[in-house]
Amino acid sequence: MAVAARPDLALELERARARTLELLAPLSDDDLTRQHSPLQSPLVWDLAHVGHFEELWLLRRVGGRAPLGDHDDLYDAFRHARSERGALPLLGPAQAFRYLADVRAAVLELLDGLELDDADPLLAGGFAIGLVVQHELQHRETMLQTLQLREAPLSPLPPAPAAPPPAGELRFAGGAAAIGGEHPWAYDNERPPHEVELAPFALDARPVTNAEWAELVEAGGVERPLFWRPDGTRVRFGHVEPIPPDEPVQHVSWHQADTFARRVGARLPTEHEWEAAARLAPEAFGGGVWEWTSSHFRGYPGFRAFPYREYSEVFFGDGYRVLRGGSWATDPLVARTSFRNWDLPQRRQIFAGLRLARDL
Ligand code: AVJ
Ligand code: FE
Repeated sequence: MAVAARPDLALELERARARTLELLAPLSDDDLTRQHSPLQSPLVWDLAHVGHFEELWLLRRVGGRAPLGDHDDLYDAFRHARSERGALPLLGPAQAFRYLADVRAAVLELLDGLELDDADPLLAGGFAIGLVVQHELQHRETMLQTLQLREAPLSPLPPAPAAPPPAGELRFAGGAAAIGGEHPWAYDNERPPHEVELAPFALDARPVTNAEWAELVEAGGVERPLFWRPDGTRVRFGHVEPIPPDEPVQHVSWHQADTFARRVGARLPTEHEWEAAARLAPEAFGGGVWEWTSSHFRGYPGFRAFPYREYSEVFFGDGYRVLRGGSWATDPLVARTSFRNWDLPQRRQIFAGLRLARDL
């Protein structure tokens, strides 16, 4: 069946682009080009990589067009380590913005005549367009991490995590729980939807706050988050400010989150527990921080890589831990209940905290 949803899809592409451009607009060429941290790419790499991804999936794979330039080596995330990208002959800021605009103009023209054939898995439900939209929104959050690691004060100052819901406990009797994504743009790692059996458990109604973390720091039980200073202030996007006690804690590693949970007699939830709770009590989740879970990043039963192995499958195994939810920097399209994020257990630059679980 052919679906003509082109205006909505063009709108989603344009919405993501507006968010990217708005974020980068205040930055100088030097800020865009510099390698601010070995953990992150130069911003101008993320920018051109976003354009290259769109060229690859929409113009070349869907549209059958020839390459627009010679960018396949520079902007393939697997060819060069993040720490080395600053030394590559990258497109400069003006060239990169131009490249994104050129790709986008060609994409909008292509979309105009495109039949979204549901028999083609790449086009069903506009999947390829959703892939490109989500990819850009995800890189926007990655660029915000880079900006948090950058030293100079950023203006305008991005928002802090939203205030969490009141303290409390969500209790689950256990039994079968539905897991996985039904959204037409769900990634391969969210599929296939399936059921799991859960033992009875409790999950806090809100993530651990700065005040709760600070109390355990005082008692010597856990380290300070990255960007906290010994005098009770923190650095946020280059601005020194008092640490707000009631905000969800962020910039803690999986190891630190796991230690915190154990020290207070709790544990991290599994990603299944997290998803079951978020489906049953959605009002207790969202807008704050990514939440570390105890789960390793693995494929669901019946997993099939789609449309490329390098999005998810190459990261499966014991190396990475799953984060759930989404942060203040995550677009609502990405922050769906079934969405799975992952990172190395020592990483702290991501906007991640934790929520406590207990056996019942
Ligand atoms: C899902 C955030 C771990 O940044 O490595 C961006 C998202 N994949 N481009 C990452 C992603 C390809 C991915 N994370
Ligand atoms: Fe990417």
